[in-house]
Amino acid sequence: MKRVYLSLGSNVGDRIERLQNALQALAEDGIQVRRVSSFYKTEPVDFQPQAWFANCVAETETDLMPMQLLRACQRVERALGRRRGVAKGPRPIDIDILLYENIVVRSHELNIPHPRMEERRFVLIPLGELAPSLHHPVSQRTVQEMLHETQDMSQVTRMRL
Ligand code: PH2
Ligand code: MG
Ligand code: MG
Repeated sequence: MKRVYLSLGSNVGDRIERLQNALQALAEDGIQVRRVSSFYKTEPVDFQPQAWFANCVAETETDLMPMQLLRACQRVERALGRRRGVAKGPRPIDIDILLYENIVVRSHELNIPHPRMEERRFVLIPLGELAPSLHHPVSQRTVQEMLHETQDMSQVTRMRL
C-alpha cells in the first residue's frame, strides 16, 4: 500500500456534508482513509470573488497507481456534482493529490507533489495537523517549515463540528 495525502475542498452547497460524503466515497473506491484533519473554514485564494471554502486533508493508503488514483478522485468529484467550470472557481468538491509516497510526477495531466501546496495555508495547516515533520520530496522542507515560510496570508480557521 502506498501512503497518499489528499486535499479536499468545497465551496458550494453544504460544504461539510460534501467533504464527509467525499471521504466516504473514496473509501468505497479503493482509497483507504486512515486519518482526517479537522475541517477548516478558509478564505478563497487565487480567484477571490467566490464563497469561502471548507477544506481538510486526508491521510490515505491505496494500491492504485498515480493515474488510477487521479481517475478515482475525478470519479468521486463527478459523483458529488462536480462539473467543469471556471478554473479555480466555485466547486462543490475538489480532491487534489498532494503527496504520493516520495514520488515526483510531472505530466500534462498530473503533477505530484501538488505544485501549489507549498504556498497554501489551507493545505499546510490541515496537513501539519496530521504530519508536521513530513518532508516535501523536492524542496525537502518539512510541512512545519513550509508553513513558517509561506507568504500566504489568507485566513484559515478551524471549525468546531
Ligand atoms: N481551491 C482552489 C482555489 N482556491 N481557496 C481555498 N480557500 N480553498 C480551496 O480549496 C481552493 C481555493 C482551486 O482548487
Ligand atoms: Mg484544487
Ligand atoms: Mg483539483
